[in-house]
Amino acid sequence: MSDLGIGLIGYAFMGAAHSQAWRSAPRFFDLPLDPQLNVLCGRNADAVEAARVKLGWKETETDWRKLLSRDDVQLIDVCTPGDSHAEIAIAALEAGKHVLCEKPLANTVEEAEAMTAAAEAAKAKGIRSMVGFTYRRVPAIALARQLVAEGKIGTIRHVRAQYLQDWIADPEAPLSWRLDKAKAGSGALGDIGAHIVDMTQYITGDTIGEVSARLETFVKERPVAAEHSGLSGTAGTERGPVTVDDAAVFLATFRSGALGVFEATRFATGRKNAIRIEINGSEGSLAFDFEDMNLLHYYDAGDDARTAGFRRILATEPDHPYVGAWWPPGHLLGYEHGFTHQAVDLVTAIADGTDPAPSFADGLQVQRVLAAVEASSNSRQWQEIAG
Ligand code: SOE
Repeated sequence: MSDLGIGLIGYAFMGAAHSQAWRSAPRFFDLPLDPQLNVLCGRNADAVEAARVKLGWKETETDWRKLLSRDDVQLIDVCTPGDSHAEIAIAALEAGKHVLCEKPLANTVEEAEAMTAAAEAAKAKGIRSMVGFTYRRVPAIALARQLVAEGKIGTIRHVRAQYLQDWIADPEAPLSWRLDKAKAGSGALGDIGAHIVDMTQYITGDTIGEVSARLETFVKERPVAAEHSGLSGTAGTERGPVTVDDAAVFLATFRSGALGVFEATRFATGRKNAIRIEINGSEGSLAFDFEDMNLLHYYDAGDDARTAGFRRILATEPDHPYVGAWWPPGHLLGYEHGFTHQAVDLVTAIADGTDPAPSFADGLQVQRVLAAVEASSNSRQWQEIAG
């Protein structure tokens, strides 16, 4: 079996999650190519060396451009803040490297368009790219999509989605790159709202056509971080501005005519990583909450009224998407498994010469929805999504 050399840029929260995925994918799934954790890249030589040892990589680089000329790197995995996604991904594709890019694809629609054009040009040369909307690969979510596609809930009328966190509900929680518009593009909207846009469109097979939105920044100034990694940090003495939204709410119409209600917030005290989705169709409903991520709730409107009710499907059977490679039924999966499934699907697509999903074009479409949400909040008008 041939090797697939990986060069991963970034080693904080997402870098650790992706490292784990590259390590475990070939150990549980029969892959057509063997991912090699060849090079971990970050700007701080000492910190990246410490991360290399901890996360299991062979070598380090401190300049991502060096990855592009290395023969032992065939795939660049971009786990940096959004402000560098476009530059790195486009250069990598032009250098003939496959690319996995964290979500949201970019900080602006223009960047996402340029990335999509680069991805299309590279595709003609057999180079593949994918954007990291990992929650699609939670077995219960992939199962929900299958059930919708099989017509089990009929015509979709309502899409209800919430992504609820509370890691900055404390006004003294320090600033991080995720609260800086120049680095992150937007706040709760792009960081977690993007996930529920992707997940609901994935499950329904439909796309959002129009939105009416409101963004809010509840805490406008915070301590500058003395030191920060992932979602936690220690506060320094200075204070600085929060330049992104803390929360985003919006109404949406899907192109099929279904109505959507979306909410993304970092201020839902007590909710750590709740992703709640409910879809109501003419023949039944589906409901999911990531805080109980192995379960999918299914209501069949055709059931005998005396015994009808939401059915609790434990998505851990070998017949459920991805699950056969893991543990016996009832032995639960966690957050990290979505990243492993993402690695599996990407490696398989590269070997098969097929287009992995979600593609950069899919990432661009989500970016257009995010931009329309922001525009609607600013204009106080409904905004149509192009395309
Ligand atoms: C922070 O809100 C975060 O880490 C997101 O950036 C991830 O995409 C999400 O999976 C968990 O929360």
